[in-house]
Amino acid sequence: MTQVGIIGAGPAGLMLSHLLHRQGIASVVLERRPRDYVERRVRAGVLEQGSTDLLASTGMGERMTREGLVHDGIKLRFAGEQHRIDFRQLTGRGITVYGQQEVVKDLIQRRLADAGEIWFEAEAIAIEGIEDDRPRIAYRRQGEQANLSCDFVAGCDGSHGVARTGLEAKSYERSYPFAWLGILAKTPPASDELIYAYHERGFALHSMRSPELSRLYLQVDADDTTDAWPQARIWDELRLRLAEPKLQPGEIIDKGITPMRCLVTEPMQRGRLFLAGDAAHIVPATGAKGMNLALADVKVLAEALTAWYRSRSRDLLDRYSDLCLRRVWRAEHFSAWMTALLHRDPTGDPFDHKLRLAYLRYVVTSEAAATTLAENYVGFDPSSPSPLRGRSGRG
Ligand code: RFL
Ligand code: PHB
Repeated sequence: MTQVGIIGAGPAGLMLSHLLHRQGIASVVLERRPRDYVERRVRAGVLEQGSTDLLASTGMGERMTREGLVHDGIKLRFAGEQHRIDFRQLTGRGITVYGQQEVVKDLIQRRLADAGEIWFEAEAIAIEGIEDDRPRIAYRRQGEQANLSCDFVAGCDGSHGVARTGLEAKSYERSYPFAWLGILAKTPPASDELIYAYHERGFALHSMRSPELSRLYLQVDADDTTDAWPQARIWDELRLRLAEPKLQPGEIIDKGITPMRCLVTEPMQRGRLFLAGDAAHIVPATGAKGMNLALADVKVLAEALTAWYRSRSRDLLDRYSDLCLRRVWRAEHFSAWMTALLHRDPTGDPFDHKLRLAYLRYVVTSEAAATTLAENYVGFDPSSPSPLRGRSGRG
């Protein structure tokens, strides 16, 4: 028995557990994978200012501040040209490159140091009684089945979890006819900033994890497998598409293919079940929003649960989904926009190619267009007060 039963030890579930603990609220995190697996899983790497602020203001920023790489802009390459989008100049803000697995390691270490309960290799199989006062999570651990009863259930179990199935919600979806092949390689980053490259052969991205580790991505066909991509082919293609002479091949220590898709579940809650992070919404990785949305959701959820435990007021809990979905849809739009801007259409439509180049040139020459990219990339909160409100006279 606990107060909040959390399914999933990704960034959403772990951060929620940490935030609740800081408010004196007990939780149990059920995670179907072993600790080692969760800590090694290579995924996203870009933190918006709002995410770094949340981590730092809740005592989770120490290693991130030391090891994270603060970037003030990105590079865009296409048609043999290179351009820089200067986030700091355009928005006053930047981003921090710090691997999701590092955020996860820091949170696990902290939760365990605070005597937090994370039950690894415990798989949630069903959620019952979400319309009652005491919902239960049925789970399987070491071959035994048991129930965890709680006041609330937080479904933070990612895109393939069970929690979403407990909602009677509408799903909005889009899938793309391409995917991303991502590698982590032991080679120093060839650039001090991320390079987003649009090439006739497809998109490529140069990112990094540390001064010794590079994270690189290639657009591949949706049905490609990693077997079709031996080392030599990956490096050849990266060299061609990124056109970065400093890029040196290195040992590939992780390789995976991630589908590109969009999904929003609406509403993100029912009764005493609340979804957060990838369990509720998926963005194509081009906008680097997935981990940031997960952290933004649980900040709202922790505040709403805290209000309930303080005053038994359900007001914030009832508004949870609405409070999150504005930001989610903004991020969905931005991620779909970046994806359309930078990926080759597999049908190879030459008109589309020309339109894409025209738009890219617009983004790098118009300050308004560059600001659109910059303010969304560093994190745009559609609920925050806008200087434009009032100008139209409509408030
Ligand atoms: P997570 O990180 O997926 O964590 C969910 C956790 O729930 C566990 N789980 C269960 N536990 C108990 N019982 C069950 N029935 C369970 N079902 C699932 C899982 O084992 C897992 O530990 O979700 P969260 O916390 O919402 O965080 C979101 C981010 O992880 C995600 O948005 C991004 O990382 C997206 N993403 C990537 N983004 C990038 O920018 N670059 C990448 O290279 C990148 N790679 C990825 C990704 C997402 C992926 N998936 C699976 C959606 C690669 C993959 C494969
Ligand atoms: C990453 O570093 O993993 C990364 C960076 C930017 C993206 C996606 C992933 O858009």
